[in-house]
Amino acid sequence: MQLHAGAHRLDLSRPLIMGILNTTPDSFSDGGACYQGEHLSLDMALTRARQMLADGAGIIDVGGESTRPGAAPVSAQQELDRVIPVVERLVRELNAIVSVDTSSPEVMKEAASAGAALINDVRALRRDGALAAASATGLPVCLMHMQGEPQTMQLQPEYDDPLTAVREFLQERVSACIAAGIERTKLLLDPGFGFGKTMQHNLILLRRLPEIAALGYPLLIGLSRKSMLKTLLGREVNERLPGSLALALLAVQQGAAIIRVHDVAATADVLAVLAAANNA
Ligand code: 7PJ
Repeated sequence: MQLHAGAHRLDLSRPLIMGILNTTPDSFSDGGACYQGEHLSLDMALTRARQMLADGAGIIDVGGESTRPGAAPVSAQQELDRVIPVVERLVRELNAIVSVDTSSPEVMKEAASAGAALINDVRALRRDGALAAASATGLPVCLMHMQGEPQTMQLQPEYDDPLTAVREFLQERVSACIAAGIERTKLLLDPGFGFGKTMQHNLILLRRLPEIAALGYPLLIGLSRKSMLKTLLGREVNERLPGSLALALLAVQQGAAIIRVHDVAATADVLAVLAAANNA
């Protein structure tokens, strides 16, 4: 199975690793020494991306809006300033397959012009103008489920049945995309782990992932370092690698086509072990 992504073809017959590249100013902080000016942070972003590609990432996901629980919104201009120079250099200098993690129509258009291959929208193209903008790029789109908005989504998430809610939401967004002229073969789906969900909701969605895969679209899954590992294990963010690897393995076994992770090298080892065991 192949996904046409800009100038690239993504082979989805084996699980692909999407490496996370945040361009929010706090992403390159190192203890007390934080944001060190735009040029230095651009070089650091490139260095990190180069390492992730060497470690086995098939896609680099560039984001300029923090969607962590409680994060403040950013303007489209701020996002453009952070994201576009990184996309340009990743494409030009590393020939990387770049995905852009954005809900902003302006960022989608500019990133596509700069050579991005995929749009990853945690709001599933619900912002004004996003459906039309994404459609105009001709790029594949990942539609993610989120209950509420990042500022408040973790305050008291509630569902009658999380699986039904996620499936119905994703089906409605698929219909909206098709009505906007986006081809079915360009869509990926994501249940949005941690986006307006308790740990229990996340675990149910993980166990029942095959029922989301049954909608017939490739699944993109993000579980890396997420706060369910705080709830489940009591681990702080820098102690969540083992839990993240277990979740990545489970997600792939449950049908994920792409897994979005911070720790590419370690995840690649896990997938290599899985592939060897499956092929034995
Ligand atoms: C996800 C994402 C995810 C997709 C983020 C974080 C928060 N995009 N962007 N799926 N998470 N498609 O990495 O903890 O789960 S930002």
